[in-house]
Amino acid sequence: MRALLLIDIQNDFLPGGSLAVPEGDAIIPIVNRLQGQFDLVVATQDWHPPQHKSFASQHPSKSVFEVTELNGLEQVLWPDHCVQGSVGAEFSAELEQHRIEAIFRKGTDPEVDSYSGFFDNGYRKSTGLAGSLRGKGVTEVYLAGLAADYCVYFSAKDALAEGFKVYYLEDAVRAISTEGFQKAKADLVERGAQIIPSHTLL
Ligand code: VGL
Ligand code: ZN
Repeated sequence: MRALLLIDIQNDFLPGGSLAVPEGDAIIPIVNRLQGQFDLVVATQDWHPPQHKSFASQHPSKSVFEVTELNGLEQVLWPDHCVQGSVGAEFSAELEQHRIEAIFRKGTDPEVDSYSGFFDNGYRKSTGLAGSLRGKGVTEVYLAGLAADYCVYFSAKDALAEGFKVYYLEDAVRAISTEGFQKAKADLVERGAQIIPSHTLL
């Protein structure tokens, strides 16, 4: 059984959003077409309280994109984004949503960031995604969404560690940085993921 995992296709990561990923909107028509090829479609949603400590605004002496430490973990300080209940946190209005069977929210604990759809960055808490997928008989996970070098990458790593066969759809993701994208792909290949173009599924 194959599942399509749609990672954080939210307004704040799209052009005009507070943490816009370059060309993030280019993936939406692809992702909409892909959904019909899957037994199961699941989404993740970055869902932060307004005072989340990953926000640079919570550290008055620090600036956006500065790297610091948060409760023992390396932390990039982001612009405020995906605040619970805000328009920026909503899925794109262009995203086809009727086939999404479940939404896994993450980043709700103000003290720890959560890039992966499976666990927070400190592996303190599971979202339940792995168990849910296994419970539905899923063995293969295909990843699409934003950002390729953060939440898609960390989700793919955890999916591999959880024992799923992992496919990273390289044209159905966009990255915050091109260097980060190359690094993410190289690392995922080393860990056993397949990097594939989405047309192989269409
Ligand atoms: C993301 C940075 C902060 C992502 C989420 O969805 O890739 N990146 N929060
Ligand atoms: Zn976030």
